[in-house]
Amino acid sequence: AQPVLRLEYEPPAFLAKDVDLTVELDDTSKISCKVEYERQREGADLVLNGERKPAQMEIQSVLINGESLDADAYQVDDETMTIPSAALPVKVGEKISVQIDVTVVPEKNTSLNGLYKSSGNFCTQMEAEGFRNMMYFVDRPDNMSIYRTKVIASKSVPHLLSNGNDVERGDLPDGRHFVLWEDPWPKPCYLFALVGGDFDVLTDSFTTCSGKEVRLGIFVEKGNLSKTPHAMDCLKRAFKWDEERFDREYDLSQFNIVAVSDFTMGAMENKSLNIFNSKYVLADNDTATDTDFLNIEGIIGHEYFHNWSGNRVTCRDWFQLTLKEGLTVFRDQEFSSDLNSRASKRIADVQLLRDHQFKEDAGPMAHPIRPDAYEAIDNFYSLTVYEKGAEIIRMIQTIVTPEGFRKGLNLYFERHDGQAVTCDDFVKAMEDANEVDLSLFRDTWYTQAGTPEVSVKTSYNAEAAELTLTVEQSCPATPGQAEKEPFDIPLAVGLVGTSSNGPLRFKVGAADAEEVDSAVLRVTKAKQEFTLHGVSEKPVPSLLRGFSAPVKLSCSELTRRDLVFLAAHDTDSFVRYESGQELAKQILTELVEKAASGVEADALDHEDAPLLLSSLEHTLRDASLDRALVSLALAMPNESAMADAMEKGTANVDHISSACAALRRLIAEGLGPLFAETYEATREPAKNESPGDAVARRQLKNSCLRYLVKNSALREDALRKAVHQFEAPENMTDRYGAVLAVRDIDCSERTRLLQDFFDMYKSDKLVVQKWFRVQAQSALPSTVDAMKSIMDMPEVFDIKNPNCCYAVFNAFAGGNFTGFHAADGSGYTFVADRIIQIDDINPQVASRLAKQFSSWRSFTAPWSTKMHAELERIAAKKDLSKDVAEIVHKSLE
Ligand code: HT7
Ligand code: ZN
Repeated sequence: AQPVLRLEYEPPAFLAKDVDLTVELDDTSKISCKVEYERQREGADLVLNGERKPAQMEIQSVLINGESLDADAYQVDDETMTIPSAALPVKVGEKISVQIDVTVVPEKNTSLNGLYKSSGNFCTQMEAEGFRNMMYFVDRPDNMSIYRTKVIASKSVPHLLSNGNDVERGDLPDGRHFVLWEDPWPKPCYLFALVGGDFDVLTDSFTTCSGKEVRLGIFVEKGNLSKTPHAMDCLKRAFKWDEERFDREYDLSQFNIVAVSDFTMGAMENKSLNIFNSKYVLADNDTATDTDFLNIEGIIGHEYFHNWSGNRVTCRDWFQLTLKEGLTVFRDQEFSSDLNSRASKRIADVQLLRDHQFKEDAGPMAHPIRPDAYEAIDNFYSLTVYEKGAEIIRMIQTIVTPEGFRKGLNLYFERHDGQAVTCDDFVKAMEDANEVDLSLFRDTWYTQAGTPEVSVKTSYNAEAAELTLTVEQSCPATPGQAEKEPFDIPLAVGLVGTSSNGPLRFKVGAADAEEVDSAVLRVTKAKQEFTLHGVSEKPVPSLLRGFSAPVKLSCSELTRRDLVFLAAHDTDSFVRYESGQELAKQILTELVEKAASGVEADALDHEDAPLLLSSLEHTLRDASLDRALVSLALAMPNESAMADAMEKGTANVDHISSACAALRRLIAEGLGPLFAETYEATREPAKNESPGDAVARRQLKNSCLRYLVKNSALREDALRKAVHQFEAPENMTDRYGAVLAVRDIDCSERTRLLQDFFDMYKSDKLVVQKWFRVQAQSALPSTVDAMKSIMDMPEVFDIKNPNCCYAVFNAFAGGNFTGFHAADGSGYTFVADRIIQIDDINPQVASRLAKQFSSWRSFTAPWSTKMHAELERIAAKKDLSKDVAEIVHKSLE
């Protein structure tokens, strides 16, 4: 496909000012759309987007100002309808009415993009370009309209929902019923939504800060009502938090959430009618893990926060996607951090970024957070746009301070309410509200792809009590960007003293500056020096505190003892965590090298094994530490992270796998009794334990259990513990934790727990998907066969359902390193077959899976050649979707 280019933006020739929709829901649904189009450009034709294929859209009639337009008076191709200018006799600024009637077949729409059916209910997904699958329209985000939507259906479809307020409802003479919805706020069609179905409903209300009452509703498939209270609590917390933290009040008298089983992404922020993947709504203690509860909170918050960051102020074009997504991810991260443990949320967010976004930034799909070109926009709902985008917003907050950020955000909303704007407009509001110059920041982070590499060297002058930091930065080439300008990097630093084992105070820049114990240095040049004054002893530097910028940091003079010291004594919990990870990574790298030289990896012989073990022991015994942080410290860098850290073309799957297995064995064997002790100490709830402490305790308990089953002497007892935990769990975290612990061990307990788990939950789709995931991620050699057996279970597995695909195929390709990269290529062939199969059903799901092959250049032969061959096979598929084609072609370039 021809790429769309950011710099070729042109405003629309016609704007749809008022949209009057009538949707008659049925097997073949009739849709009538009457639009008042205002001409913006003299002489221009009206070019409407429309795609027949996904929902079998058929044009019934076209009327201009109420007069029928003959079919030969307009042109239709695969993607557009063009009404010639001559048929639209209005001047610039004047309006003309265009009414188009079509039919669609929602049941046939397996792309889940547009109007489709999920478990018998009608629903829509319009972002980014789904509206064109149910109507010919100017489908672009800068076309903002006022919608009136009449939904009609048989009474067997009792709930009829759309955006805004329901202003009228009633019965029709033919026995059907209708509801009329009016949304007073102008919006692009990607925020339009419509639902028709028979649901269970939880209702509640929220009174806003100015005293307005909002009716809240959560609509779920029948039988799921008892799993909705958590989502409702989260929603109310989100309303309150946005008022308190960012002065944002809700702006309508209704807010509804509908949860459906078939959904490509997590959820969608349609104005006042959010539609969710049921995975991110439904939860109770028996069926949802602690992580599920937290994810639901984050995603309910995220979609609600879009009401301002995305809906009231939206994107001018899809290149600006990070304007709403990066900002809203940042807002949901802050929401979760304010409500739970900030430190562990930060580490989890950094893990996600480094494990997945850094990989994207180093591969063939690398793009700036504001891309310059796309073939299929759906491919750019990426970790870069979302997660790195959120880091860029976080850096702005670091630079202008949280108070300045709040001011800047208020100015942005005030200035641009009701508009479709750009990332530059956002940065400008931040600059103006804070009187700062962010031009270098904007011109680097928004335009350059790739992860910057920052190295720091220090030199201490005892006499002058000065520490000099020499900071260098560079950024590897990415597709289409060989050379990079130095980024504007806020580098947060602190100093830790070895005599006090605590923070040292210092001054930045001048000897008479204010004394601080942490500072943000602005690194803007390829090489730069910073002097810290009043440093009373030679310190251990604590660098990139809180992961203050999305960069790869190195400081070669930090010894392994320094890392252990920071892991034990730094006050910054991110640096504490990071120092432990860095130590483990260094040891792993040496184990990989050893394996490459033909020596069987045995971590026990490693000279620094005792250092790592004593550091972990110290962490485990530190009663002052949040147990969630202890658990995070126990998780070692995995195979995939090690492969990513190596030079392109040098990752040998066998060497990496044996090194990582050896390190896990070392920890399991070296700390066995301590894991057993900690397991016992964390098994039962403590008196007056807070919910957050209970989550952390269970997290640590399950980490210990996973190590215990890897300890040869303690395994038998550990398997008994796992079975007991499975049978008498505190909640699903424990039950699922027990299954996870036995996942990779070929033993009777594994067979039994998997069978019991399935028997208990076979009627619960979401829990069965957990059962899929465990098997898809098992390191046992039978995994591909297990996935084939799952595919043969039509009562629970449906390849048309994205959650099923993600829980089996994506879980395998993205989370089972040894299985996906099996040397005989069986993992690759299995996944490539699925991509080819799913491409005809749902191209977006297929293209997400295809991204798993884009790292092929990282590996040595035979892995690289086998991955490459599968990419060629996918590329050769007949009628390959543009979504998959873009990924595959860029990967092969
Ligand atoms: N803004 C939403 C994006 C989304 C989406 C994009 C492409 C295909 C399907 C989709 N479903 C939802 C979700 C969000 O970021 O809030
Ligand atoms: Zn979003």
